[in-house]
Amino acid sequence: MTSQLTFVMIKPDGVKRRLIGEIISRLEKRGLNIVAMKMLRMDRETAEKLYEEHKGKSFFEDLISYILSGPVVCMVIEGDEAVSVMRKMIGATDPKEAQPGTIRGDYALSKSENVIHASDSPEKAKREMSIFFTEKELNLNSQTV
Ligand code: FUP
Repeated sequence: MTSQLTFVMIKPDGVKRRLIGEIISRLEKRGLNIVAMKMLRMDRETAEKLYEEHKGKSFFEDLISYILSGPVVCMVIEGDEAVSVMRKMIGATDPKEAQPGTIRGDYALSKSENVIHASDSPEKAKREMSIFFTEKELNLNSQTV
């Protein structure tokens, strides 16, 4: 068993569409643990830091304004192979390509407003969770499975 932490974020459209409960329910039923969670409205600096790798791309400005358009729910999720398990659960970036049964495949159709984010590698997970959570917040709530 390889216990991992990953960063998951319910995006503004997911919050507006009242999908928070549905998404959390799916994660918990799968056997993943919520180690830390907070709802917040991002500022531009944080949004640009999160999406640093996309700076300069054609969709960058639209992506930033969308992510600033409403509150998001940030979570640190723990479990066996949590990074790849979460990526499979969220489905392809373009929901039109996402399999039914995945979160994007069931709840989204737009590539730019695709309900949820999850880190695509353990290194990215570490970077992304450190943007939103302090070491203390992570340690306070961590569980042993
Ligand atoms: P993902 O890791 O699946 O969220 O995908 P990416 O990191 O490649 O993209 C991050 C976000 O940028 C996507 F969720 C939506 C947005 N995006 C676009 O709007 N257009 C694109 O062509 C690619 C990504």
